[in-house]
Amino acid sequence: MLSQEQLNFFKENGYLLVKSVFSREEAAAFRSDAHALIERLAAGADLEATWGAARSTSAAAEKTAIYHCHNVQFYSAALTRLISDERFTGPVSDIMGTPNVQLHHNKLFIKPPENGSPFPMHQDQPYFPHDRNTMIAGVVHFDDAPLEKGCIRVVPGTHKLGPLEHKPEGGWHLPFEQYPIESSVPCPAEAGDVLFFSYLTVHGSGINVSNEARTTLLVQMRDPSDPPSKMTHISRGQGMMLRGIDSTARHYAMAEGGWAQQVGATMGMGAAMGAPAMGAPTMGMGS
Ligand SMILES: O=C(O)CCC(=O)C(=O)O
Repeated sequence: MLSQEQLNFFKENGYLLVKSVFSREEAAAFRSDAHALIERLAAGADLEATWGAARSTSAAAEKTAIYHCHNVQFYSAALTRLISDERFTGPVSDIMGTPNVQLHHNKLFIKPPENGSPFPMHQDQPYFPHDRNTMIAGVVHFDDAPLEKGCIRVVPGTHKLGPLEHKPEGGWHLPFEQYPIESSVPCPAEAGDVLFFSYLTVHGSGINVSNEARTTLLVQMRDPSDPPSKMTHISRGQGMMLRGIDSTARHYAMAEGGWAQQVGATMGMGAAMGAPAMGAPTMGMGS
């Protein structure tokens, strides 16, 4: 359970680093699962996921790489257990102020040594807006992520600004001049630590210039009673309950042209009910 001090910190700053949520041994086991998974998938798919906009953040970013896999629960039972582990979902529940925590999607990232891609500063909100903005990310660190590995960086307090205007080219991002990566606060972390932040908190990360990979799992979660404002960024596994129950009892079904489409208009659905699913593939680009 988070302390009142931790909750106050999140409320004020829009992010919180929780130390040693998992032991170093557990993190090492997740890391080895994660690297084996990326290796398996790389045999049949291009897992490179550098944002087009990242290329313009510096001359060094013109030739960087990052490998990803969306929705790891379809590939590894150990990672399924991780995302529903009370040590991970408990703090999310404390921050959201609800016992119920629902998966939106997750992304495994391997930022390779020496040239791991940066992320331009952005909010996640433009990618998957929700009516009540309850969405938070939890980033589980599978290995140490010091500054030189391109740890995540945040601009404290920006969650209070509401949705900001983003540029859409090469991934939704904020103007480089106004939000240079270097001006943000780095959040170095150790294996087993989890960084939580609101989908309104401006964040990004630098290049991995170290000689080791940075391995993280970023999980986006919402209060199930917070409906999507539009039907976008839909993926397989969305709506899975990680903690508690979905008291709205919305229905999900496979739909032609998309992985899953919410079809039950029973309660509290946002705009565009019944619109065609956008169908973000499991290993798709973007946030
Ligand atoms: O993992 C990182 O370095 C940042 C990822 C990120 O900002 C995102 O996927 O929205």
